[in-house]
Amino acid sequence: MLEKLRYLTSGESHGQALTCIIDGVPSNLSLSSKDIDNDLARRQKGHGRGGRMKIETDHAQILSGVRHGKTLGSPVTLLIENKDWQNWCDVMNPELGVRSQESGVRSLESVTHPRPGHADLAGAMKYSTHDIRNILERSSARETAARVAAGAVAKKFLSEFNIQVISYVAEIGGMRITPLNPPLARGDLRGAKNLLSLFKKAEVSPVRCPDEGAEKKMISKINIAMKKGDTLGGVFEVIVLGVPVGLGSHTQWDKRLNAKLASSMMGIQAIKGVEIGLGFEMSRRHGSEVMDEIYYRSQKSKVKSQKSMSLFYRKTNNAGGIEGGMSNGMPVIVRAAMKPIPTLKTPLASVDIISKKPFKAAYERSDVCAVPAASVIGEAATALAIADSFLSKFGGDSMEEVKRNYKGYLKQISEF
Ligand code: EPS
Repeated sequence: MLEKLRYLTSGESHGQALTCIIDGVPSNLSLSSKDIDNDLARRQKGHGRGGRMKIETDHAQILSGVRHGKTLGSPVTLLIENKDWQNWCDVMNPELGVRSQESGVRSLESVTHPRPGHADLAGAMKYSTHDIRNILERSSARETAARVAAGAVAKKFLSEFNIQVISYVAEIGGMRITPLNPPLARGDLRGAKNLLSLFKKAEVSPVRCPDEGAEKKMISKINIAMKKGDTLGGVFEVIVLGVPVGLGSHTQWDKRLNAKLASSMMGIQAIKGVEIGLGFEMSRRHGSEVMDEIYYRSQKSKVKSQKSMSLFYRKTNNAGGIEGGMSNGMPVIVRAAMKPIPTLKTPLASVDIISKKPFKAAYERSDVCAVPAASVIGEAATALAIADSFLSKFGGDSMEEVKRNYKGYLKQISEF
């Protein structure tokens, strides 16, 4: 669904590396590995992560599209090595005839016990293989490291227009922050400040949760699940600050900003639901309770830093910054629900795909809870969708051209 800022990732979980090609980044955007590695590190954190994260220290090498710290307008290629590859180089060797039992650290046996909830069974049937490894290596959420790298490039682009993408965890295993939809006066400056302070707290929380009471409950729930060999899911919220009025369009289904955001978010492994703003809760209330009423501030009271913004404003943001498929100038708010990870230490019932006899599902190693990581991945998915819509509207080949287009539009908005 992304038209102007397209990207593809490749790589298996225990293969040599993950790669990502991002096409459509305008020229003359300052970009370095540092801009990307910070988000890669944030994605690796979180209470409930498994042993793999002790092996990896993700770093993005820029292979193309950047020269002397500035993008060229050509495709940007990023590469993230899998350090764990050295333990799997035999099992995952791309060349024929090198599968020797002696040299392999890992077992070369085929994986034949599909995990309920994973891509294993449907993937094996569809891709005609009786070794589930051929499926699980790519369906693994390891791929999200490449997506976060792409998202970091989108974020860097958006930051040039004072657009910021932040997130926090709202719920893990049924343990929720209170109130569940914090500061709903999210449109005014105080609302934005509140959101930034939530984000700051989330950044230092082991579960990315800004509410200390809920954080404690989440950690203890994860510890219990860990002891039981079980896993947990949850809900995270991504917020985009500084989005101008008019990204997306009401004129066609696939131009709607909410459709792009939902598709981008649902593209993340294990995401089962997406809400914009009040989302499902909106459906339970009267229209008079949930619409964000419109006000107009006099020129005099206009805040200096908002000189180029519209004088129309709202006191609430139940719509999550999107009306009629278009951004309305309020912060864009997207929530997503992640299911519990399907790889269980205490495995569930399954069937051997060769003998067809009952067996317990396969278990090698896994995370107990990856909702904090998913929250960072959600930022990337959101940033990519917003940057794509931004480029659809203001697109140019160079940053100078995009900035010129944006400036002209802001003038139009402020004079409306
Ligand atoms: C994953 C299984 C685990 C996770 C992995 C996702 O990997 P492994 O099988 O090597 O222990 O750690 O996540 C990552 C490697 C990562 O970078 O997030 C799965 O089956 O989805």
